[in-house]
Amino acid sequence: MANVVVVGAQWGDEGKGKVVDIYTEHADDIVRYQGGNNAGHTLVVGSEKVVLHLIPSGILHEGKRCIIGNGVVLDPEVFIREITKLKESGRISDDSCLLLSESLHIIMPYHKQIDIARETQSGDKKIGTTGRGIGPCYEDKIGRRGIRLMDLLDKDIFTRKLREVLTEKNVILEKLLGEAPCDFDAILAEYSGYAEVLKKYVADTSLVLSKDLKAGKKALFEGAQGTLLDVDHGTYPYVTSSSTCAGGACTGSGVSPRDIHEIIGISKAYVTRVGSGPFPTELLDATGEQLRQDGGEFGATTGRPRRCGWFDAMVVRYAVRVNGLTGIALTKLDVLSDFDTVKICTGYTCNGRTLETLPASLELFEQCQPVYEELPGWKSDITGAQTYGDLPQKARDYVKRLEELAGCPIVLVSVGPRRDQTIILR
Ligand code: 2SA
Ligand code: GDP
Ligand code: MG
Repeated sequence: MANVVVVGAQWGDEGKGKVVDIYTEHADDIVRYQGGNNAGHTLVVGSEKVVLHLIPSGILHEGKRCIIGNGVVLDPEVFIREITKLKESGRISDDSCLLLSESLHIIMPYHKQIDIARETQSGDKKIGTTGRGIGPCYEDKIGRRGIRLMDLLDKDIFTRKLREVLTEKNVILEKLLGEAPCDFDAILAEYSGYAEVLKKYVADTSLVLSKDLKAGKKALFEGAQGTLLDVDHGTYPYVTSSSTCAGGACTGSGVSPRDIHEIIGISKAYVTRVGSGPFPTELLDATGEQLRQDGGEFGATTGRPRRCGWFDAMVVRYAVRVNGLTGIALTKLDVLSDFDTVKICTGYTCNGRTLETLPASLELFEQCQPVYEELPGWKSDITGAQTYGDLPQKARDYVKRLEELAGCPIVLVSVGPRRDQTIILR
């Protein structure tokens, strides 16, 4: 097995956590490279469910190194809570297997406050963020006024940077958003405490990875959110603020594109989206509600109900192209088992024209009409299927058609949340 990037091929929540957990068996280093605790990656081990927000989904396997790369934005409080919980529940015995990039950016209290205040004040224009301060933290990173983990570890540097940045943030909070200002001393004390806990995890993770790869170890890069939420390639402005696509694995970890060998896109057998923005195959009817209930489609971080719709081949074809997918892992096929017929969107029309690909313009995207084809449902329980041959013919026909339309081989089919509900095809 080569160095593999796992990315969401839709709008997130495709089941990346489950697939990363499975692929971890063949990897030595598991790397998160973008996003932060907006992510919710669910793993089901035996009868227990574990939701990870920051720590890579490889953590439950012993002897693996988990890395949070420079492209991630880290909320120290959430990180410490997550690692403490994993240790308390006996899921990890020691945390020496976990490394944090010294260059990653820190989510500060004002980032969360600004995120929530902006959302609350934007009415029907709101993005539907997770309210975790992700966007405002990346804004500071790109604006070159962010606080990095290495800054937090040096009291003098942290004090200076916090003072500089807080002056501006408090103007934004008070004057523009009508919010309470942040208290310098309180943040200094709180975050200095976090620095004490975090320092043992800190490393030059790009260098660590480079040495590991040179020594023949294998890396697995765990994307968060999905292709259509990418800040460059997604449904802008209804996106998250990071590079969720495969290219982000390199910039977000300090590994060369030459070291990436496989790129696996995770796609549900239907589509979900949480937050605002265009979604041509969305079902606002009883069928959408059935998908939500049967698929348990509620946010793994916020608990928000996810919007649901039919599989959209335009979206997945786009993900194949912009990520250069070498394979697709198709998840949640079991959720479609009760439908008499299942629909697939094969293309879009917009103002009477058939589109070649997704429109970059939000206005055009919102006008796209899906073109559907309808296949018969298989109407039987497939959650016990262990091989491709165990799937009913109609389910196999559906998978085959998705593969044709996506233009990329389906390498894994998932028929339930557990590890043993997985059919590896190649
Ligand atoms: P943000 O908070 O700035 O990243 O929000 C911007 C948009 O990105 C979407 N987003 C997500 N979409 C799907 N899943 C995500 N993680 C959670 C989950 C979501 C939850 O696993 O279920 O619990 O609500 C995630 N994180 C960010 C977000 O909805 C906005 O559209
Ligand atoms: P991620 O963000 O891509 O890791 O996905 P989430 O964890 O947010 O959401 C995926 C949900 O689907 C989780 O509750 C998983 O346990 C669940 N899941 C994953 N694969 C399957 C599957 O094949 N069938 C079913 N029924 N559930 C699945
Ligand atoms: Mg999720």
